[in-house]
Amino acid sequence: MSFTALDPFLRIDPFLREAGMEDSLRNVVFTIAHAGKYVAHTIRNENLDYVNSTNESGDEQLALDVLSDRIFCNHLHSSQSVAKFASEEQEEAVQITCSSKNPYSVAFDPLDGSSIVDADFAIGSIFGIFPGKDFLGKTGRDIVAAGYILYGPKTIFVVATEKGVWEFTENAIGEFVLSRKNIALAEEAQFFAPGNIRAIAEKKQYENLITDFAKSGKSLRYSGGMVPDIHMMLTKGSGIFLYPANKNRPKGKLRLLFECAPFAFLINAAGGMAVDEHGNNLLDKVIIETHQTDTILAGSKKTVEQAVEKLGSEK
Ligand code: P6P
Repeated sequence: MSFTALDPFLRIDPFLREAGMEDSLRNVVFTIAHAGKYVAHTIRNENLDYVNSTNESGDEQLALDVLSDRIFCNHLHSSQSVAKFASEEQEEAVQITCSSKNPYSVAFDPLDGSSIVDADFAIGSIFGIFPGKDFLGKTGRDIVAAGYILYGPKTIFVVATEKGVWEFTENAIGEFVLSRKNIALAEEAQFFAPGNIRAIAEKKQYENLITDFAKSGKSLRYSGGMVPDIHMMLTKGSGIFLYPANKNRPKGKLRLLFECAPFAFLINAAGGMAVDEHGNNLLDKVIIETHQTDTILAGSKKTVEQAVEKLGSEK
C-alpha cells in the first residue's frame, strides 16, 4: 500500500486546509471533487446514447451530458457556499440563496469531450471559481481556484490556486489523495496538441507552425478532449495546446467562461501562459456572455510566444 493511502493529511480537504485555503472555498472545491466521483461512476455505468436535445452551444447532448450536469448542479446547490453557478450545458446561470458570509460563483463544464466517450477516450469536467455572487463582467484574473477532473484509467482531480497546481488521484477506497504538487511547465514545449487542424485550409501560417513543430522533433499528442490533452502536457512538464479560429468558427470553438479562462488561470499558475490567436492574454478577457467563445494557444510560455509570432506572420 502506498504511503498516500495512509497519510490522511494528503486527502483534498486536510491538504487544502494546511495550504491555507479558506473554509467556504475549500467547501466548494471539495464539493466539486465529490461530484466528479459521481460523474466517473456514471461514465462507467450509464448508457452513452444521445438524447434528443442540444446544449446552448448547439452540441448534441448525450444522456451522460444531462446526467453529469444534474450531478454538478445538485452538489453545488447543497454546498451552502455557492451563490451562482453556470453550466456549459445550460442556457442560463442559476442564482442560489446562499447563507455563507463568503459566497462563490462557479462556472463548470460538467462533461467536456463527450463526443469521444463512445470510443472510450478519456474526458473531463472543468471548473472555475470566482469570489462573490457573479462572474459576468469579471476576467480570468478574478478566479480564485480552477481545475478539472480527468476520467481516464484513473480518476484524477487537479486544482490550481495562486499558490500552485496540485494533483489528487483517487485511491483504492475512493478518496482523492495528493499525487503531485507544484506542477510546472518548462519554457519550451516538447509536445503539441493542434486543435481545429481543418483551419490549415485557410491559415497557411497554422500549417507552417504545425510543420515546424513536427520538424523540430516535438511529439504530437491530440485526443480531441481538452482535459486529457492539457493534462498530458502538465504531466510531462511541457507542451502547447492550440485551437485557432476558422471560417466555421470565426470566434473559436472553446468557451471563455467554461474552458479558456479556467485553463488560462491553471496554466498561468503552472508558469505557462494562455493567449488568443492574436496574442491577447486570455486572463484579461472580460466575461460578457456566459457562452462566448474564444481562440486559445496555451502552455509553455516561450513556445506560445513563438506560435503567436508565427501565426501573425505573413503567409
Ligand atoms: P474538435 C470537445 O468537444 C472540445 O470542446 C474540447 O474538449 C476539445 O479540445 C475540442 O472540443 C475538440 O474539437 O474540433 O477537434 O472536435
